[in-house]
Amino acid sequence: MSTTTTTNAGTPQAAPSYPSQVTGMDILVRALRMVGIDTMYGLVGIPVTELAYIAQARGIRFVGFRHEQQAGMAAATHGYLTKTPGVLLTVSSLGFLNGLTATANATVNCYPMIQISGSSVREPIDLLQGTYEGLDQLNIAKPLVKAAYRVNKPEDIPTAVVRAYRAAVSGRPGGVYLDVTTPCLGAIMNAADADKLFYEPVDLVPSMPPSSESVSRAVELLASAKKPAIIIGKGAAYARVEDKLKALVDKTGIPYLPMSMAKGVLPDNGPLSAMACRSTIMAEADVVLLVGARLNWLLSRGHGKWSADTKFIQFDIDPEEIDINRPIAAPVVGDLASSLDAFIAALPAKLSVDPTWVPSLQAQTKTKNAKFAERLQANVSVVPMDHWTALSAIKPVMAANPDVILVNEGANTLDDTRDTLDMTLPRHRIDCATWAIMGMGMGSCVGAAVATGKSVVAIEGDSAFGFSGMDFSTICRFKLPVTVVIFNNGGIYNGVGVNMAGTSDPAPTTLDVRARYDKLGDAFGAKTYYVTTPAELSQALTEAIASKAPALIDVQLAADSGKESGHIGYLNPAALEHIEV
Ligand code: ADP
Ligand code: TZD
Ligand code: MG
Repeated sequence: MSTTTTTNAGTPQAAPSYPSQVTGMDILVRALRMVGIDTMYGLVGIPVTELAYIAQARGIRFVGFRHEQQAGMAAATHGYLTKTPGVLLTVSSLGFLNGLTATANATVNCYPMIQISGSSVREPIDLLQGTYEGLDQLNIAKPLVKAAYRVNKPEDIPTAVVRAYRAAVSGRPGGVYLDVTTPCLGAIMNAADADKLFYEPVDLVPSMPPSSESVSRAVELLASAKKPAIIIGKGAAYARVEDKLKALVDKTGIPYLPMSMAKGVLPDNGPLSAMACRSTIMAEADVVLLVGARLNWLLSRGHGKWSADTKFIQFDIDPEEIDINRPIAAPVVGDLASSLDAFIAALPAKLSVDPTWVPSLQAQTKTKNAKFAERLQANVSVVPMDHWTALSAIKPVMAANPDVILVNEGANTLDDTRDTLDMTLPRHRIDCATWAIMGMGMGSCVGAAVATGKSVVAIEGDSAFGFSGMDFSTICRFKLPVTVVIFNNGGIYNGVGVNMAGTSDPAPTTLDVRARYDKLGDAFGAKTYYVTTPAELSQALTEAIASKAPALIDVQLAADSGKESGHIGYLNPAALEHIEV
């Protein structure tokens, strides 16, 4: 369009004369509003500062962070919890790269988000002429995201936003990168011409029903099952199919096993919850329904303890997911809501399930739960506390506050919390998920609190907390109802690592068992607690949740609480003793 004036960054440009003229930034904000975006997470600077100001002025809540990775984790969590893309805004070069780690993580986890990054002027980037924050961002992003686009002209912005939105949420959700050049952001357009660019996109998230043949095949397989089980993944939580799953379970009486973030889609403590029977299901189930769960490393990629005879019905929106690790007898490719509707409607009145299957799982659950309760009870008053002591204090408080969203990362802190705390509501557990990465904590807390308005409790290992700790200040700045609980055992796995060289340097796993994380909270005006006993912890957590204000609880654990996970035998310290330096 001839009305466009583009300039290079750094070249003085006349300001637009509002209201007859608008800039690329105005168009971008309006395009985002048009598709329903109401929140943006980010960290500003050249060339996006003004964009954030405009967004804030035009009704988009702007949540500014201390580090782009955390802003990205917030956007991803927002996307997961709302089924609409979370938006991350970054500056060029390092800001872009910092944010990209979160966008990549969102893609791996199937969370919808859009990273919008300003980028420098194209020509000197392409000719490697050393421009301000010059980096070929689009090409760097491409292999790590679901889709990547660059927009060079303001006329193209509304189309680019709609495409980014569609890519983020349609089919398998994921992270999308939208590169907006500095000249495009600053370009001035005639407002009347800009008005003509906008349109209401039709059917932004189309349903994708499965084929009737695939449904019949799956029903037929289930009808033959003697020992069926359902594995619920976070795809089901995302797709909000808890009512349909409940109907399926009520109708068929099939037991279910949730993956970590699917805990609570159906209640962990329900009569058909087979959470404690994972190994038995792997070894004995003859037909397993995978509902929004990938047969990836978290399910031993279909090998290991799995019986070679188990047959799978896999419900997933992504056809490429089928057969990735072992043959799937009955793939049902489609969106979960449509697929489950069709599947439930086609089920026979009665299945041929072995009458001893469910009672045997229930008996096993009872025994295992009793053993677990005994273990918690045995540690209930140990001081200095270990992970189990702390969790026995936390468990009743969380049970009394079921609508609080739980954020959880660490190693022992992750595993033990997941095993101890029952979830009863869907989408109330957010953790380090498919990549098992540390550093999703504070961002996820902010995203969860902002997207839902609910209270959040994060249970963080001391190492895990360190990755995102500075963004506790963002929780405080935005006065969010978030309580961060830090399990301080002084290290990665524990605080008793040994420096094999015998020098005064700490061991690779050693952190600061005497660190007072509560003082970090004091710096930003949070309610803070330093607790050394289970009674103090339980009281502090109860009070912190009730306050609906930012709070930080430093939980002093024993340095020897926790074991190293993921042993690679020949790389362990015991083996290192034999290495001559
Ligand atoms: P978990 O880690 O809980 O096992 P995964 O992230 O491995 O879960 O798997 C989630 C799966 O859900 C992905 O394969 C994804 O394609 C699928 N999925 C996401 N949204 C939908 C949807 N609306 N309908 C069907 N499948 C979906
Ligand atoms: N870096 C990143 C980004 N992700 C990782 N998963 C790791 C490093 C390795 N790692 C783990 O897998 S768990 C963990 C690290 C550093 C921290 C465990 O210590 P913690 O929890 O203090 O958080 P516990 O309770 O002491 O086990
Ligand atoms: Mg630790």
